[in-house]
Amino acid sequence: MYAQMVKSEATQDDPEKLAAFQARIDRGEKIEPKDWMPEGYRKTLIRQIGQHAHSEIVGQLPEGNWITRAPTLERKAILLAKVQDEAGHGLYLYCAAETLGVSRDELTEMLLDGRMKYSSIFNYPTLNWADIGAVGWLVDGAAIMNQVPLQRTSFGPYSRAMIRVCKEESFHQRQGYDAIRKMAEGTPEQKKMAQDALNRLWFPSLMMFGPSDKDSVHSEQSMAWKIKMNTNDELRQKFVDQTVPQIEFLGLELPDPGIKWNEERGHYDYTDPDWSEFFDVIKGNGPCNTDRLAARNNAWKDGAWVRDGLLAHAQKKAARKHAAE
Ligand code: FAQ
Repeated sequence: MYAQMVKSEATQDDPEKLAAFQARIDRGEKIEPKDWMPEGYRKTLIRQIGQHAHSEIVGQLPEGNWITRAPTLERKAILLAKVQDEAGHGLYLYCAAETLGVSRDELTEMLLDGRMKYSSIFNYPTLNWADIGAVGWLVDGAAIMNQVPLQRTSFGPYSRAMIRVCKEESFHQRQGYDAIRKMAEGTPEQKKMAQDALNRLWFPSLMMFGPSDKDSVHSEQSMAWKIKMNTNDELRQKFVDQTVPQIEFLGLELPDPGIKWNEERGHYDYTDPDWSEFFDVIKGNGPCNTDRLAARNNAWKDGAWVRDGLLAHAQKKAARKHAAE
């Protein structure tokens, strides 16, 4: 066993294997589950894809909270479809992670006991209907900005999952923008709600891209492996540049007095989020961390009888097949 471990570690460090792997990445080839890969590549993917999957699942909670209170039947049907899509995204992503040798149950347990993270944004509350519009517009908007380049990520199953996710995510962003536009063009009270939602969700949306590049732990290696295609700050800037004209079109006020067009850079300047708040939220101290994890833990406990039943059924079926052979 020990000899085997030493051998596999030595293989991991084999400079020829590493160079050949990097050359495949540099040529733009996709890495598939059965291909040789460095252990660090596999672990980074499990961390990122797993956290991404958890974000989709936990991300259903703030919006699911408003399904029964949607203002019209049409808005309700749209929101219901969107929240179901997020569950689907979680499932594609868990499947992609499973090809790396970790089970969905293991990933779920790591979420439930706090060993794995999910996106910081879902630790903020959705206080009213305008927040639902703002989530679609800003949160899905930020998610797409991050996910479109991930369609070209080097790991085949992740890249293919992203292609499907992005198609659905663009519908999510559109429905959010449409909902917030309706409010921005509505009564003065409705416009005020839209403005308030924008003001509260702006900085948490910027945080979705991760810490500033100087504090990002994984970016350099992840970009060399094409697990990430851009730095956190590059994508955050793209999001600001895309969203500011939308805010202006809606006739809303900018949520940050620091937003100004910078002619020289060809980008909008903006104020960074409060990074101490971000690190506090990802440590578990955001406004809704406790509620979100409690909701997921309860769902896991409440679903135990379904999992047990399915497992018993599968075992019985396998035993019958075995006996017949
Ligand atoms: N929240 O070194 P980096 C969605 C952690 S999907 C929490 O820069 P990395 C759809 C990071 O894990 C949203 N933690 O890390 C939807 C690391 O800690 P660790 C999710 C964060 O991985 C919409 C540490 O900080 N999308 O919203 C966050 O290279 C509406 C250092 O950071 C994805 O997951 C954060 N925001 O870059 C659903 C996309 N940022 O793990 C429902 C894929 C950083 O060492 C409703 N993921 N951390 O303990 C990625 O692109 C990357 O993982 C980043 C972070 C960019 C998120």
